[in-house]
This record gives sequence, C-alpha cells and structure tokens, in this order.
Amino acid sequence: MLNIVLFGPPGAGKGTQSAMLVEKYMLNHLSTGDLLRGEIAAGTALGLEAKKLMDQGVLVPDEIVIGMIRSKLDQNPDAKGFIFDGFPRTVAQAEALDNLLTEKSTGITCMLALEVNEAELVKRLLHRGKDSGRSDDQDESIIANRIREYNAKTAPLANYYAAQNKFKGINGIGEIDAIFNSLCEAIG
Ligand code: B4P
Repeated sequence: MLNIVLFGPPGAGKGTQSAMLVEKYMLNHLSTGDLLRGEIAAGTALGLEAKKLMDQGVLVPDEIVIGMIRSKLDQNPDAKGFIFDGFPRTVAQAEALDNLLTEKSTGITCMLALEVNEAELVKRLLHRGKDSGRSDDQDESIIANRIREYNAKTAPLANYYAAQNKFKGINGIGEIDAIFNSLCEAIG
C-alpha cells in the first residue's frame, strides 16, 4: 500500500495537492479538517464541540480525530492506499496512526512536508477567507493562533518521521503544478 502523510502548516497547500495526488495515484483522501467540517455541517455533537475549538484556531482533542481516522480505515479495507491530509498533527496522533496501520499489516510510506514561510501562509489564508466562508480563515489573530499551534505541537512530527527515514521536505512556494511535480518525484 502507498500511505502518504502530507504535512505542512495551515495554508501550505495540503488540501490543494491532495486532490491532485489522489487522482494520479488512486488513493483514498483522509482530511481530518474536511471530516470535522462535515460534522459541523451535519450539526452533530462532535461537530459543535469541534467548531468552538476550530474557531479559536486550536487543535481538536486527539481522541476525536484518531476515532474518525480509525473508522475511515475500517470502512475502506480494499483501499490501494491513503493520503493523510492534516493528520497526524501531534506525536500522540502519529503513534496512534502507526498502531492502526500495523494492525492492518501496513505502515506509512513517507511524509511529504510542504515548506512555506509564515508571511505567505497568512496571505493565502486571508485570500481564501474572502470566499471560502471558513470562519478560521477570516481573522489574522486566529490564523496566527493556528500557526502557533502548528509550531508548538505539529512541527515536532518532522523529527518523528525523520527518525524513521520517512521525512521528505518539499518547497511549497511557486506554481501549483510545479509543486505537484516535486511531490510526484519524491514519491518516485
Ligand atoms: P485543515 O482543514 O487541515 O486546514 P488547513 O491546515 O488550513 O489546510 P488546508 O489543507 O485547508 O489548506 P491548503 O493548505 O490546501 O484544518 C482546519 C482546523 O481543523 C485546524 O486548525 C484544527 O482546529 C482542526 N483539525 C484538523 N485536523 C486536525 C487534527 N488532526 N488534530 C486536531 N485538530 C485538527 O490551502 C490554503 C490556501 O492556499 C488555499 O486557498 C489554496 O488555494 C492556496 N494555495 C495552495 N497552494 C498554493 C500555491 N502553490 N500558491 C498559492 N496559493 C496556494
């Protein structure tokens, strides 16, 4: 199985590139951000709890997102592989993902990390916020909080995957197609 963690700060292009990678490699796309927004749209209790946190730019508790990923893996036993977009975001999530995949006799193939500086991230997210309707994209202080959460809790995951020789850094600035080509080269 080809199991890719697409990694990067908020606005690095994970969702954008995932859509293209899914099509080329025929993988299942698992975005915890999309799954949480689905729960919010459906008005579930989980969605209501998640919305409060997402609107402040802070991470949702590990057990919620790990549970969502577990059920998606169980629902897709015949998948050729998965793109994990925006998951894992903490070391506890990465450890849980390794355990879930080991139970299914598979594992992470590589982590592809999109590298983008903070000024560019803020510019992209504010731009998207104009028409996405996403409340977490509208306000610069919420965006700053998301980046702070990323630096404190998510960035250390680069070391987690580097220790397994699975980390590959990719320049995330430039034309979307050129970045896509770099990702495909890294997948090999
Ligand atoms: P996500 O939905 O994962 O949102 P994101 O980090 O903003 O990335 P996204 O994939 O949407 O944006 P992209 O970079 O593609 O998370 C939202 C919130 O959900 C989190 O803050 C957290 O609260 C919660 N959450 C999600 N997963 C969680 C987890 N595992 N644990 C705990 N909490 C979790 O694109 C951004 C913009 O840039 C787009 O407008 C795009 O068009 C543009 N863009 C892309 N590539 C570009 C390029 N090359 N040049 C110019 N613009 C580009």
